[in-house]
Amino acid sequence: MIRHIVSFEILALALAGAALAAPDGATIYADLCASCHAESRLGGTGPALIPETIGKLKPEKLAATIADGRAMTQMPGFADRLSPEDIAAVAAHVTAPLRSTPVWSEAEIAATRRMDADYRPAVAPVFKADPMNITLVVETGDHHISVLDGDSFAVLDRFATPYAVHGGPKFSPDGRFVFVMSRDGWVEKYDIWSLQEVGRVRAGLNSRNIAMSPDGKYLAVANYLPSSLTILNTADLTVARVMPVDGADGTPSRVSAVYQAPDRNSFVLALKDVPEIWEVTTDPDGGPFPEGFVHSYEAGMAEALVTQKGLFARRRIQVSAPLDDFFFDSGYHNLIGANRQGETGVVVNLDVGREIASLPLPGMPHLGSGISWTRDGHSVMAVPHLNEGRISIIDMKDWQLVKTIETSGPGFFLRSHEGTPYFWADVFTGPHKGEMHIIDKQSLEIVRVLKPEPGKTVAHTEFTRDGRHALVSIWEDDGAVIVFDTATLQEVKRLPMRKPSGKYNVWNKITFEDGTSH
Ligand code: DHE
Repeated sequence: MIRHIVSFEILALALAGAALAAPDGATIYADLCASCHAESRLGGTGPALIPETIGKLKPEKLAATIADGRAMTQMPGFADRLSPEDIAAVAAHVTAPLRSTPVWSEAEIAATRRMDADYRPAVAPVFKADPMNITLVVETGDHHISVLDGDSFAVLDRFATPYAVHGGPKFSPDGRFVFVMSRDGWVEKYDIWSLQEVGRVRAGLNSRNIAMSPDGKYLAVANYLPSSLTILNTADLTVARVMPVDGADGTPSRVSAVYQAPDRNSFVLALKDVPEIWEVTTDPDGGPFPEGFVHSYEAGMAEALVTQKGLFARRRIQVSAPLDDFFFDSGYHNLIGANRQGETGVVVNLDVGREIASLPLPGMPHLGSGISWTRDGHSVMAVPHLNEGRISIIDMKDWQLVKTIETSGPGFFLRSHEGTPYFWADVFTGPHKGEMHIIDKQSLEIVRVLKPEPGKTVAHTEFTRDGRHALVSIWEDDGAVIVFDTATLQEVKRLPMRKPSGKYNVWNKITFEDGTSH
């Protein structure tokens, strides 16, 4: 009996010792990480360390980053100071949800705004190149953007961006300024004529993308954290409005994406957590919303409600399930959105404010990178699928599936230009990630598969203003942008770049060139 008491005591002591010795991720974070990533984990000189930002990182990659640091950044390795158990404890701490949703209102945003004291606006471009044929290359490898002359392909400037840029940068309507957004919610303004940064502001804590108002006065930022839309004045990056986003029943919703609808003079928002689409007018006189929209609910019917009037008036359009990732027809009368649960595409008519059609689109369609063109006298659109090696071609008159083109793997981006008979479709994952399909826009047949760097990811195409050249990324740390002649499909130049992702031609973007995603 005495022997048992003694052994229980020993066990209790051992357990207490083990509990004492268990590494405490929060303490290690406070000691070693907080000086760069902030006590709040919302980011400082280093990026935010919250599940919204790093949740998708594989656990082994996160542990390796803590142990070995990150090349070409200020992130050091901690393997000499932390045991594998310590590293696991910090990793668990930074991937745990924040205890409460941080406040990020106008005051907090304004406090982050910094305009560059050295910025001097040029009266004319400081270079000889055609300012309308400038192409920007986002280099995610070391968080820079290269400014390319679209004729000679010379690099005119290479400027630092905030950490982890996502989505397409957005140009002012005259093509002079560009706005870039990072996943941490930073927005940077850059003057292409002067080749200088103008300033930055943190519009959200975790953001998705940005959209420019048709008059160029406002930039909308779609946020996941907090659930809001931030609208900035483009002139000086001050806050024009912060709109908390919630459904008609008060449920807060993250904003998956915001789009510019130029013909409607509005922003259109995809809401992640509630079955609604929002339209926010950028027309000071009240926007495109018809008078007297009804406030009644009928099962399965979509609904349009006018809730305010004047600049930034908001209209809710009820849909059957949350839709993310939109593609618009040329007049911005209809949008097609992806319903992830049902694996369907849903067509919503923005004029009448309701769903008008649906079509089967299994395999995670990536509507945001859809493109459209004219075939047999009417518009068709093409959309890649993130989970399957195929591209869906949809007739935009009757919303029928015209054809499914089988490719050698799931693709991410499509691009074309009115100056070429083909569209270009990449393969982003799998054994064929080095292949680029060249597809005839009329016959819908694959006419060539380019394999410029076997074994490496080859993705995302952008055309020059005249469509004579296509720029393609070798999406690797030690990567490149390859320039192809679009008639001969031969490589004409290779520019070394650090993990180049998207490329954006000023002219194609500001004219809403048909072959480019918006
Ligand atoms: Fe993107 C654009 C959503 C993951 C690189 N991506 C977009 C857009 C949306 C979107 C809604 C259109 C916004 C715009 O340009 O204004 N992306 C999503 C996702 O939901 C998804 C699948 C998951 C996520 O984590 O957000 C996703 N995207 C990625 C990546 O993993 C990519 C390949 C690498 C990265 O940088 O994060 C990536 N997305 C891009 C790029 C664009 C983009 C380069 C702009 C394409 C363009 O040509 O305009």
